[in-house]
Amino acid sequence: MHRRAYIASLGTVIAAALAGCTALGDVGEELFGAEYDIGMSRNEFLPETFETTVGEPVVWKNTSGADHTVTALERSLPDGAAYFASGGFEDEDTARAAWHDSFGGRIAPRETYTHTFEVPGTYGYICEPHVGGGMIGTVVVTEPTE
Ligand SMILES: [Cu+2]
Repeated sequence: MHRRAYIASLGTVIAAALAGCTALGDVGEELFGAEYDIGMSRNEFLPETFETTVGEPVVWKNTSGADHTVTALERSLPDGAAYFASGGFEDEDTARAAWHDSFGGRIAPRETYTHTFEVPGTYGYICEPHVGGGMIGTVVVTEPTE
């Protein structure tokens, strides 16, 4: 998925170059808006369950006007799996506290967050500000079939 990563970063560059110009920014959104795996609507991860393979970057994109986080549920992680959360926090308590202290881990509208899974298994995660409304997702990671 190097190509997708390239396209996504190109989109970011163009979006940055066009910052302040809403009309052209929207063109960039149409061209590059599909370059993500999991969207974040007002209160849902779409799709709610996403399947991927080890070593493949997974890209979340905030497609809504609200702020979100991607915050892994520590107790749901497979044995040996690395913790993950937007903001790069090392554990769930820190990630959740950071949001409540200072919006740590915030993924603003149109921003993306990327994580690459290295251990197969099923991972549960939430959006910290909207978990009460059911903003919960699952990533299922398998070994590549080659
Ligand atoms: Cu949210």
